[in-house]
Amino acid sequence: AGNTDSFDYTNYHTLSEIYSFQDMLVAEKPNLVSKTVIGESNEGRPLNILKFSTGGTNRPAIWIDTGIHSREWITQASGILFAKKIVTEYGQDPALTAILNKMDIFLEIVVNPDGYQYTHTNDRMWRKNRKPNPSSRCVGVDLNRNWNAGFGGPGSSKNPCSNIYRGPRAHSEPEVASIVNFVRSHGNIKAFISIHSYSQMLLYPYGYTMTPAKDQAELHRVAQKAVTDLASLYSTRYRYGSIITTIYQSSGGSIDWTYNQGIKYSYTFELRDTGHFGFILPANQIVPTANETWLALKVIMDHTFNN
Ligand code: ING
Ligand code: ZN
Repeated sequence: AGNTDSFDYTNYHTLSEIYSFQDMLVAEKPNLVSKTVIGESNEGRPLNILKFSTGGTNRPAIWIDTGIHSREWITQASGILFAKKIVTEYGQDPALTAILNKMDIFLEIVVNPDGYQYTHTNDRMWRKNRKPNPSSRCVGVDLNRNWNAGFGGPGSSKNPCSNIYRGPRAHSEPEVASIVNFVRSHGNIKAFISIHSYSQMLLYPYGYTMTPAKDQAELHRVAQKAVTDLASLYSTRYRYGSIITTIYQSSGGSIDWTYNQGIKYSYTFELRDTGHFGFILPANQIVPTANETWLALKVIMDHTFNN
């Protein structure tokens, strides 16, 4: 029951509330939004993506995901607001309207539903998925160490008890494999933006190697413009640069894989804050965080559209 105008955007929501939000949005705007189930999680939950499209077939597309790490609640909450903003701004905001007249946007709000459920019921600080490990009593694979880009290298762990456990092999996890299959079969994704928290950073490849991405200069310029527009709203300061030089070395991450697949505009955000509240960001920061991040997303989307 309910509708997306009366949805409470100022609080965090359970998994079932997010699922019903998605269904309400599709029901309200069927000519703009549709839902696709790209797979199911380890525990059998649907992996839903929202498609924002004004027509065409296999248009060039922008991918945005939130919630690959379950405890990063500001990301799923911001994803909900991005979805609402897209439908509200289409036909109002000239830049977004132009983009959606030529391109599609895909949004996966809860990449890791099993982990997200677990953060509500058992452990607010859970990061990984909930895959049982046959050789260990420890549970879960880090879904941002499971991709086939420097898989197994430094900045990931082979220990199932580690929070950065990479899993038994690249793309072993259904939550990752579903996105890999989707990206490959779509074949026309131009930007891939994966959203984490916290640290206030905008990052581009690579995480597994110090070798600069061949588009580093362009990625850096776009990041600079994106963080400038982000700061224009509430003066929130972001650092930006490659993953390995800006946050830490990390192997098997999603945007390194998508970049190596030829998706030039591959970025990761680390949303608010810089550590005062960390993962437990107060709910009164949801709307401002989503608002400022949306300005940065629009810079990346606009640049993608124009190139
Ligand atoms: N940070 C990311 C992590 O997975 C990252 C940083 C981004 C690594 C992109 C690799 C690729 O560790 C958080 N907060 O999870
Ligand atoms: Zn994360």
